[in-house]
Amino acid sequence: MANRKKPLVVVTRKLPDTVETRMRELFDARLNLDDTPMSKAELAEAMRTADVLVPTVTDRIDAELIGQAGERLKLIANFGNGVDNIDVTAAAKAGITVTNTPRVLTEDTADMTMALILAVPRRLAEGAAILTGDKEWAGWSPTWMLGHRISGKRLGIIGMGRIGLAVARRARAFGLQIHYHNRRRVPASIEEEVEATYWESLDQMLARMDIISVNCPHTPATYHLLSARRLKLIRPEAYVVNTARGEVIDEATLARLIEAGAIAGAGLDVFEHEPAINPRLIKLARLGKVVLLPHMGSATIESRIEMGEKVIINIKTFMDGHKPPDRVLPSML
Ligand code: 8YV
Repeated sequence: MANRKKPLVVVTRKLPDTVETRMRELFDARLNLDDTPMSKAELAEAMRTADVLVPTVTDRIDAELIGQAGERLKLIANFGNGVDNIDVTAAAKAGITVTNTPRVLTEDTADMTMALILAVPRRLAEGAAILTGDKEWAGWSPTWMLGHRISGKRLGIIGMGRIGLAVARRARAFGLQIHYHNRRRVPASIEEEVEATYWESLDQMLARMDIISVNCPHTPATYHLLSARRLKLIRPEAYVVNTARGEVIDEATLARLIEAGAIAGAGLDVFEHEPAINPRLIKLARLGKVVLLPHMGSATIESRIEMGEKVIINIKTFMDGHKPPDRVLPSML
C-alpha cells in the first residue's frame, strides 16, 4: 500500500550511492545504474509517466519535451545549480515547478576557479606534462618555464553571486585586486570585505583586467556576454577563466584571439558545445596557452552528495504540499 503512494521519480543519471539509496527509501525512484545519458525519446517517455524528473546538465528539457509531459509531472528537480538545461518559462506555463541545488557547490566551484586562475599564468599543466612526457627533464634553469605572478594583479569577476564572492575571498588571500561587474551592485559591506571595485560597464572593466573570471549563470541575457567585440577589448597580457557555462563566451573567437596573441591564455572548465571541445582549444592546450578541464567545478563527493540531498528535500517538501526551498522562477533568471 505504501508503495502506491510513493511518487514516481525518474533520475536521468547515476548519482552517489547514498543519494540513490535514500531516494529508493522515500520514492518509487527509477535509477540509471549504468549512467548512459537518456535519449530525447527516453526523456519524453519518462516525462509522460513520472511525477518528478531529476535531470542534470546533460539533459536538455526544452519546451517541446515539456509540452509532451504527462498530467502527473509536477516537478523537475534539477541535480545542479544552473538551470539553463531546462526551459523554466515553458515549465512554469505548464504548471511544472522547477528546483535546483544552490549553495552546496559554491566553495568547490570557487576552489576550481582559483586553481585555474593559478594554473594558466603559472603554467601548471605544461610543467606537469614535462615530467610525464617523452623527453627526460634536463633540470632546473633560471630562465626556464617562467610564468607570471598572480599577486598584485587585477581580477575582474563577471557575476558577483555566491560563487563570484567565494572566488573573490580566495583571490584576496592570493593578493589579487578584486573588480567586478554584476547586474546589480552588491551591498557595501561585501564590497568592503573583499575590497572590490564595481564596474557598471563590463566593456570598461574588461579593458583593464589582468585576469577575467566568468561566474555568472547562462541565461538568454548572458549568452555570448563575452562576444567577439568584447573579447577584443581584453588586454593581450590578460587571461580568461570560465567555470560557469561555455555559452557565456564566444568560444571560437576566444580561441582565435589566443592563437593570434591578442589574449594571453585561458583556463576553461566549461565549453560552448559540451562535451565537444573546439579543436583549436585542444591545440592551444598542447601549446600550454590554455588549461582545459572536463566540467569538474563541483566534482567532489561532498558536493554531489549534498546536491542529492537538496534534490531529495525539494521533492519531499513539494510532495508534502509545501513550497520547495530551491524553487526557480522565470523572474529569477
Ligand atoms: C554540475 C554545474 O555538475 O550545478 C551546476 O550548475 O555546473 C555543475 O557543477 C552540473 O550542473 C550537474 O547537473
